[in-house]
Amino acid sequence: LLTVPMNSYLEGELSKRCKLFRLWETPLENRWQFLRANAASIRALVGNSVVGADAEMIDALPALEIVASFSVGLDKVDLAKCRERRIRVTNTPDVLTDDVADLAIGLAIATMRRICEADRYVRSGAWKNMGDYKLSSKFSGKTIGIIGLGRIGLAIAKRAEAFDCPISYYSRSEKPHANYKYYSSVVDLAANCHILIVACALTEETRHIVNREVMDALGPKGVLVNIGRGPLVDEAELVSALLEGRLGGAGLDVFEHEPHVPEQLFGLESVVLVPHVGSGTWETRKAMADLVLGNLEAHAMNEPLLTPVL
Ligand code: 8YV
Repeated sequence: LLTVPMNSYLEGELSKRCKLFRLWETPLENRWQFLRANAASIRALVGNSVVGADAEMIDALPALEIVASFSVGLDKVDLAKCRERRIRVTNTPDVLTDDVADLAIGLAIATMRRICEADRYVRSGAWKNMGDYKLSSKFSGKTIGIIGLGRIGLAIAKRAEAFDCPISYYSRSEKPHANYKYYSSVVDLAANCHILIVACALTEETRHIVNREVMDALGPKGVLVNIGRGPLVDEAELVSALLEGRLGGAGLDVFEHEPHVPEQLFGLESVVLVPHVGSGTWETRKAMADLVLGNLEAHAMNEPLLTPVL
């Protein structure tokens, strides 16, 4: 069962190998009826960061053996339910780390150097009519605070080092081998960096980890970059902080209610907005698809899964 269209290569390969149900082809009002009618033959589910496998879906599929997510983030999969039902779960770690880290640095630079706004300045003819574009803020050498020093957080840190940026981080516990300054409080991290990058997983514990207090600590010259998940940031507070100038700027790949983006942000030149494209390159999406296929194949052959979560 493929929950939403996510990658045409993956879809093609799946349909060559198995009987493939495309959930989105059934109108919303008939979905439960459709799932009930086909439940006996649905043994695997492939979801992504948009539609995964929640408790209701899992309950409707008694023959389900494996959830192979086309994402590294598993916030759309009810892991407790899967554990209880002994359903295997896989994700797509590592293959997307470079792309997401590249985009985090790209968003930080684009926000500080006003690349998108400057591009609009040229396209609108303003350069010819109004002269030189205004000055922006330097990126190299700025202190970067990273929330979540997992695979992606570390890859961001490695890139930022090349820009001579001092690096500090927050995570649940200090990483013994990381050579970066550790803060046990997100507010303290924010108060001591210029650019705060959100790179942790979304859980009940991390929802709104960037709240008003954190934004105020980051301050009117601070920049927030979010390449994790929208709900990690209190978006209503973010909009107010940016509109009131309490926060300097933001580079955002993810939003609380995708694909809805608060329209108050559209007029602000201090923000750069991209539509959840962190892993969105040909190369990486192909590698993610191959991992999903490899995991499903391993499961079918009773072999060890390539990237098991459960
Ligand atoms: C994708 C993601 O946007 O890996 C994740 O957690 O959010 C992304 O890679 C998505 O799952 C692609 O459909």
